[in-house]
Amino acid sequence: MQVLTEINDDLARLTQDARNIAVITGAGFSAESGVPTFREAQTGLWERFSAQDLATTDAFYTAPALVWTWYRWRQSLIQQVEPNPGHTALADWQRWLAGRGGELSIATQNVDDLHERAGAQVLAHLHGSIFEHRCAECGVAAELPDPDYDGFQAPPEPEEPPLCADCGAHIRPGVVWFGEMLPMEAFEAAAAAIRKADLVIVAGTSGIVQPAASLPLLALERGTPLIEVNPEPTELSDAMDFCLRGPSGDLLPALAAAAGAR
Ligand code: BV8
Ligand code: ZN
Repeated sequence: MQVLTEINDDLARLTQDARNIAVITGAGFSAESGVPTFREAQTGLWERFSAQDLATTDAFYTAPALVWTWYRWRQSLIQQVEPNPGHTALADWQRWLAGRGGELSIATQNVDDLHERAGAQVLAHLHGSIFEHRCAECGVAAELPDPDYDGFQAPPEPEEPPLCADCGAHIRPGVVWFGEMLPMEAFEAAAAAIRKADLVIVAGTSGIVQPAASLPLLALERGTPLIEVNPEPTELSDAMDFCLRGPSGDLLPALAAAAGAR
């Protein structure tokens, strides 16, 4: 495994030859846009809780207003930030490969829409989307107006979740909470993309959250080249052929350029 801070000839050749690339992204990919990762301490109403504690069914049932307001605040934040150069590089690379009969697929653990806002197609939102809503009991989908928080300020008081028009239960965000099954269709699509890939890139994830963190191992067992893009070592670093140590906002544009996509 080569640990690099910039693209070398081996890595450039690998990206130039790749025609079917599967990319897995995590919270670190949106960090440079200003979206907090799951490792960072919470602030405001939620400073006493870890993100992992709040993103659970139990938390929503015991403190629905606190959890609901946390998601509305994150929605508001995501709507006020922009995709970063890592997002746009992936979108360009995806378009460039598609124009040459190749493919670049994106499976993300992120519940934000920054890949799409950068113009990319996302194959799988493994942990759902923060802008989708459904009834926590009967599951019926719900359309809600965007939150109107001023700036990044969290509201002073928690707000109760709206109620389902059909059964009167609470509306919840369309994300996958800890202890909940992933959408199998998304997970299987991501697994299939990795199985047929000739290069796999794992960017901005600590490789801790399962089962998403097991997906890159499907490439390992096939001998498919694996690249990690992350300023820090992760649970997955030992499985990698190349560990690119640095921010994805710098290194993805460099990788796409090395491939000739820019
Ligand atoms: C389930 C949606 C089971 C909500 C999220 C096996 C072993 C141990 C535990 C488990 C296991 N199997 C299941 C579990 C339990 C659990 C789990 O994995 N726990 C962990 C913590 C040990 N998994 C689950 O609960 C999953 N469900 O297993 O169901 C089941 C089975 C049968 C029947 C019923 C149920 C569900 C997991 C999904 C939870 N939902 N999100 C929301 O967002 O609010 S996970 C959430 O946290 C994110 O989506 C993301 O996936 C995860 C955070 O991880 P990362 O994305 O990796 O980010 P992180 O913050 O950790 O790190 C940031 C990284 O970026 C760092 O490495 C940093 O260095 C790097 N970075 C920083 N800046 C940059 C950068 N990289 C590049 N550029 C930069 N600029
Ligand atoms: Zn309902």
